[in-house]
Amino acid sequence: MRMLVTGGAGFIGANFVHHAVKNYPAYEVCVLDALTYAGSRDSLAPVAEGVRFVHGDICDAELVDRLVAEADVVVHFAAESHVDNSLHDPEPFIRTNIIGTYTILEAVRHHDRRLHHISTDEVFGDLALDAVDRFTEQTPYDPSSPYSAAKASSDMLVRAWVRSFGVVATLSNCANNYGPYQHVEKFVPRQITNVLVGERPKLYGAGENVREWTHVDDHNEAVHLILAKGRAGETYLIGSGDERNNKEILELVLELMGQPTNAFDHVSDRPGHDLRYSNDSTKIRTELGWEPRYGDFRAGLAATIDWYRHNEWWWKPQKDATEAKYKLLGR
Ligand code: NAD
Ligand code: TDX
Repeated sequence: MRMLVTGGAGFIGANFVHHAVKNYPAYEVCVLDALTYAGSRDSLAPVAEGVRFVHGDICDAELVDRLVAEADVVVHFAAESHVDNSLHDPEPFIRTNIIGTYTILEAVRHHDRRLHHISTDEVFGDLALDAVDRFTEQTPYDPSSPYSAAKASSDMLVRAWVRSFGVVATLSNCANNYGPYQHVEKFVPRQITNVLVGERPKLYGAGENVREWTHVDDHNEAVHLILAKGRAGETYLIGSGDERNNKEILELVLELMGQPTNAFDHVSDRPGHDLRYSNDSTKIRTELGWEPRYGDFRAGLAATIDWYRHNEWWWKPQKDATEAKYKLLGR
């Protein structure tokens, strides 16, 4: 089985490739990645020998067409993924997330290839902090940021290509991921690496916003299950069920790193900041038998902290530039 993985040098994509090489040796993996600021060949170093790497853009129709023709299945992770960046400069989000997905769709249509499209819970907008309801596969889309609007658009394109052209595609919308190889711009690694370099962690607003934290390996195992057993045209919501607010997460990071739990700064809030995300993942659990293996968030977070502690070579080169960007945004 020949698998083309777009965005395979990013956080979730690289972990997906590691997971595939280790657990699914029948896959012959080719990664297509533009190596933006968020992608790194270093993330694929441990599996470099078993994986073909193509440095290129998913908006390059000729390249995408050729690589899709050489694959049996396409797993599409590539995206601009950071909400704060999308508020500063939306253009790359429109280009990569919408035009890029369109380019992939045209290639899988012409070559009649199976596609799995990776999306996010953010397409549904947000839920009230004091509510108990959750997103389901039927929840109407209501994105808040340029990032989530572009992801919502890409999902809509996939659904249209399924219905109008009979493209064989599945979609999944996962909750917030954590784990190794996540860029230091994102919440969890930013705080861990701030502590490691002697900077104070930064909490947006009061820190009451709630996310459903899911280990990246659990997300990727769900994707493998969908590839093996998912029904064409269907959407699957993925999430651990472990909801926590940002202040709790930050206090836990500080505690696990031996710091006083109040050793952080409150900074200005993100404009339009989504309050709460929560996925009802009953469908993938009952239909495909998915269960998260990282049930203990504290243990998963401790392992992630350990990874950043021991892999400074991977994140240190990105740290100063990332913090300089945040400084400009006042966060
Ligand atoms: P990331 O930013 O870490 O990685 C994105 C990768 O895509 C990078 O390697 C980058 O170089 C590549 N890329 C960007 N533009 C490209 C282009 N035009 N052509 C080719 N490659 C390009 O992102 P991530 O956190 O790994 O997210 C991967 C996917 O999962 C995204 O689609 C995102 O929307 C989705 N998702 C992420 C989360 C999360 O918590 N991180 C949760 C749910 C869904
Ligand atoms: O320094 C920070 N301080 C802070 O309080 C940062 C970077 C973030 N935050 C807050 C904002 C969010 O409420 O932490 C929460 C998590 O922030 P991010 O890591 O930026 O993630 P989020 O905006 O929730 O989006 C993530 O999950 C869904 C991914 O980045 C998306 O790609 C994915 O679709």
